[in-house]
Amino acid sequence: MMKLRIAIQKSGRLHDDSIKLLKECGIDINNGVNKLKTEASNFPLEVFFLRDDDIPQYVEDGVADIGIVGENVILEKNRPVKVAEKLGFGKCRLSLAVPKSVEYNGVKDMDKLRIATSYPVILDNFLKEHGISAEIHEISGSVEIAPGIGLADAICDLVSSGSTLFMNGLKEVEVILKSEAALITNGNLTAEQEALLKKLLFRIQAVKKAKN
Ligand code: PRT
Ligand code: ZN
Repeated sequence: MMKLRIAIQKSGRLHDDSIKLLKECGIDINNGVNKLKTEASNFPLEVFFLRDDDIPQYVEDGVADIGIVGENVILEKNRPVKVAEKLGFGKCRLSLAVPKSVEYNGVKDMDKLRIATSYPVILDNFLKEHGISAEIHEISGSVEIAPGIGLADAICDLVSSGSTLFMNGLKEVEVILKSEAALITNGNLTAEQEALLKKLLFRIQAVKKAKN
C-alpha cells in the first residue's frame, strides 16, 4: 500500500479543524460537499469522511490507517487503537451535572441516582472506580434535557463553554475526563506507511510548535 488513508469526521465539530490541520501541514485536499473520500494532490494521502463514532473501528479494522477523533470517543468505543499525537483542538470535558437546586457534596451523592448519558462505558468505569451504584440511562442525544423531563436525576455529558448546562438549569459537579482531538493509528502499517506517518507527525508537531 503506497498511500496513507486517514479517516476524519464528515461534518461536525472536528471537521473544519481536521481539514485545517492537514492544510497547515501543507497538504492540499479538495473536500467537496457530500464526498465520501478524496485524495491529496501533493501527499500520498487518501481522506475518508465518516461519522466520528465509526472512526476507531475503521482504524482498528484497517479500512483506514489513521484517524482524527476525540479522546472521549476513543475511550468510549474502547477499540485497540494507539494515540499517536494529541492535536490541541476539539477540547472539552466529560462531566457530571445535576439540577442547580440540588445540593452536591461529592461523588458519593450519585449513589442510587439515575444518570442519563451517551457515554455509558466511560461513566460505568468511573462509577465502579468510586464504588457507586447508579442507574445508567443511555440516550443518544439531547442528554441535557433528561433531568427537566423527569427521565434522570443527573447527566454525564460533554461540556465546553458550559452554556448548554446553564440554559437547562444544570450545574457541573464533577469532571470525569478531559478530552481533545487525537490522531489514532493501528499497529498494522507497512514500513512505507510508517514512513509517511512519521512525515505527517513531524509536520503536525511543527504546526503545533508554531502555535505555542
Ligand atoms: O455526526 P457525528 O457522529 O460525526 O458527530 P457528533 O454529533 O457525534 O459529534 P460532534 O460533531 O457534536 O462532536 C464531535 C467531537 O467534538 C466530540 O466527540 C468531542 O470530542 C468534541 N467536542 C468538543 C464536543 C464539544 N466540544 C461540545 N461542546 N462535542 C460535543 N459538544 C456538545 C455537548 O454534547 C453539549 O451538547 O456541546 C454541548 C455543550 O457545549 P457548551 O459549549 O454549551 O458547554
Ligand atoms: Zn458522533
